Amino acid sequence: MSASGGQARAGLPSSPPAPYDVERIREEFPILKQSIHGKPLVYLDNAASTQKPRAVIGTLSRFYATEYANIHRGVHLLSELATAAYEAAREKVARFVGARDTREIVFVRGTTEGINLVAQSYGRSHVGPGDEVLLTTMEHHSNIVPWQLLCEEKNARIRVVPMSDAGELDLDAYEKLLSQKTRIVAVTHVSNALGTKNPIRLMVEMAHARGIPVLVDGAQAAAHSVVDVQELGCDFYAFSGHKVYGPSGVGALYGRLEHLLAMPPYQGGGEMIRRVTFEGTTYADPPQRFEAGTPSIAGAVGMGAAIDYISSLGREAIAAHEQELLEYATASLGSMKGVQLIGTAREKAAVISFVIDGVHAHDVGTVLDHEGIAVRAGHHCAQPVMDRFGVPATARASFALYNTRGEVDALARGIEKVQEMFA
Ligand code: 7TS
Repeated sequence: MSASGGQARAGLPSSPPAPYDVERIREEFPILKQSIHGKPLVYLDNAASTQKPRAVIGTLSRFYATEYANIHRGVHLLSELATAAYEAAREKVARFVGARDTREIVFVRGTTEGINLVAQSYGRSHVGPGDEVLLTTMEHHSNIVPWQLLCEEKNARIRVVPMSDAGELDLDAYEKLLSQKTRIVAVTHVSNALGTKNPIRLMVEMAHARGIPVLVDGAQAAAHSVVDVQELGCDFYAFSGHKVYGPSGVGALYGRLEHLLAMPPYQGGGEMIRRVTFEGTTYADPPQRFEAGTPSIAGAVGMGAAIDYISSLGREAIAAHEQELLEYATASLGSMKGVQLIGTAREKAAVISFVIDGVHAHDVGTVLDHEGIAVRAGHHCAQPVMDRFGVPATARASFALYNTRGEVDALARGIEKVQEMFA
């Protein structure tokens, strides 16, 4: 899919990136040098949030030191510089996800706000009594609760696509659930609790064949694979800056221009209006219509720097590195006695959820922490997934572009230690 010459699609560089040198890459992430409880940090909680490279930290620091002001309002030079940097970040995001037009990119606080925006703006104007919103069993709470709020208000109903014991969606059931009442499908690209990669393009085709739009929760996909919204065909795509090696408090929502043009505002405030009187207000065009108030200006600029950083390594190269780690870790943990992997889909991102016989996931997390290994333990804000697998919680190791085989080995040793302690 990479373009030959000219502007690369979806943020891909047009020349092949340098060979993948994980040790050199690690040098770019100052936090990875830390010791935790006297042990070298092994950071395997990347699905929760990723660490930041110098390119991002330096951009934030330079931006605040030399270019910072509020945007879109000042006639003064700093405001013009800050506005240019913010809008340049929007262009980077547009290229990163393969949007046709920068007006299709709305800066939000993160995936959660992006989904709430669509539920409240698109959802409230399209969903009525008796209508249905179609979700899947593997959604993060962020892609469940906003739809529940909408459905409660509108007397509409949530339907849920089931999944197999491996953690793969049942596409026959999906097809049957797409009905005349379905107003929107909201599905995660990659499951944060299981690692499953969903066949979004096919699911979009099936929904579009019935005139149903699709929102994709891209929180776990954007940093780990090439995302091209035109190829996926989706109507909305939301992701978070902090999970793509950028700052927290910022994210992006892609929306097809024809939807955004027709959608009412989500929040009211400054910057989203054309003209305000007490008799009534007319609204700005997208994306400003959806960016009320002062946004995370530096956040957006930092996210742009993160996108540049990812693109300089090449998302295909990152994905290949992480797939190799996934295979290695799956073989390593999968062969350990008393360790059960939760989520064994054929198509997976580098996320491994597991339970250890006789040990609560929180104890696993605590013992591993004392070994310097950061994993997440709990329900991962995906309680329906835990219910589906009949477990209260799992421990989860999630990998990123800077992780190594050595860290997988450290995790396996840590798990042995847990088993010894609870034997
Ligand atoms: N959707 C998915 C699939 C997620 O994994 C997350 C966060 C969100 C939405 C929400 O993203 P936010 O940036 O708006 O908070 N997932 C996780 C996790 O797995 N551990 O901590 C946060």
